[in-house]
Amino acid sequence: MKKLLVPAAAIALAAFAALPFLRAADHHDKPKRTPSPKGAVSYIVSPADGATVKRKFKVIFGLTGMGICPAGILTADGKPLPDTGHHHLLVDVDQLPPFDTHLAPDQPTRVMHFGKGQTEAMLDLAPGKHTLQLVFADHAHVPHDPPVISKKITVNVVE
Ligand SMILES: [Cu+2]
Repeated sequence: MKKLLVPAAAIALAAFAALPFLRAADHHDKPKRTPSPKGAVSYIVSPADGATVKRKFKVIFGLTGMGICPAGILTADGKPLPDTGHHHLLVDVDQLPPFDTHLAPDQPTRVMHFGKGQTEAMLDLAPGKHTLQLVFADHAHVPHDPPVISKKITVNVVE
């Protein structure tokens, strides 16, 4: 009987050689974006742009032309419900996240997901100026195409 002997060095080399391909595959594996209907609008109902608020304050999310659906919900045939998604609130985010992939979890980019379908949130921010902006995204946390994003507002937080 012939024994199959492969030197450990050869295995290590093969693994090393395969690595860049695995990485490349990961990198190009962009999720499919869900189309948004024409005229869909996301906006912050409250507070108003430039408002002065207490440390703990409520943010109310507005949406026109689309519906709210909790994250991860698909129809029986595995498709997302059309024209739906959930809100994400960006707090003090200067540069919008990339729209062709899943929105990052809460930290460090300060993207808050409202995957249960919430339409408002209580915030507790340090005194000073802060910016708030909404990004709507599909069942898999990927922004729609074209993206449905609100105007960025500024609030002045006081003690
Ligand atoms: Cu999300």
